[in-house]
Amino acid sequence: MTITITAFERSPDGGKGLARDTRVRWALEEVGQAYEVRPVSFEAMKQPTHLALHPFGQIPTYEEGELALFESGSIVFHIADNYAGLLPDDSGARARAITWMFAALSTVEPPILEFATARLFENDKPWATERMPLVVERVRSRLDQLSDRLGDADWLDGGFSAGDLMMISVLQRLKPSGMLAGYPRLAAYVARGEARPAYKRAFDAQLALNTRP
Ligand code: GTB
Repeated sequence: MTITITAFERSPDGGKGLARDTRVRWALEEVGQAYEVRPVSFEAMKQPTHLALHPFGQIPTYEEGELALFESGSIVFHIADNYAGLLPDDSGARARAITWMFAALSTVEPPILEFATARLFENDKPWATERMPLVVERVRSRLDQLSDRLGDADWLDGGFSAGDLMMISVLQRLKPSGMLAGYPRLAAYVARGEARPAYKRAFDAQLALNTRP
């Protein structure tokens, strides 16, 4: 069955891979599933046709036959759950990998998004200078804890899993700030993920979309 995802017609990052379709593309590449991409403009995202797929008018979405999904976490989980390659067979290891997916999305991503929003959209506010140290501290606290847990391991729990895919995708959002440079273990962890052939294919595909004439 054909898999179709949506992505920005033109990502605001110009193809740096920071929009959330990249994590879905990466998951599909890891499990060896071909997919098609339907690019959507910001305007089209808010129209009824797209809102029927995504109630919040965003990308990415995922369609496969009768199934239509939104939320990158749910989409990556669906891919990992249905195609071999991203979740271990052992039930305990599988549950731990899923736990890392949730940790990425509900514990690590929120302070990172708050930081990205503060940098990009709130920097001109009168309270920005006073607030920023608090926002940075919340990110640093999570990075310290994550770095301690990762230690010198390559991946968070044994072999590479959907948990790593999601955690690395979340950490990538820090790259424009340079904050990862202060965390050599996490910087190397992200680089290991980005060195995977599946990630490279996903990155190149989104870059091609975002740099086409
Ligand atoms: N929780 C949802 C998920 O994980 O799928 C969040 C989806 C989401 O935020 N989608 C964004 C979107 O559609 C694109 S990825 N925004 C349009 C809108 O809300 O109107 C977020 C994103 C956007 C741009 C950059 N960038 O340019 O660096 C990075 C990340």
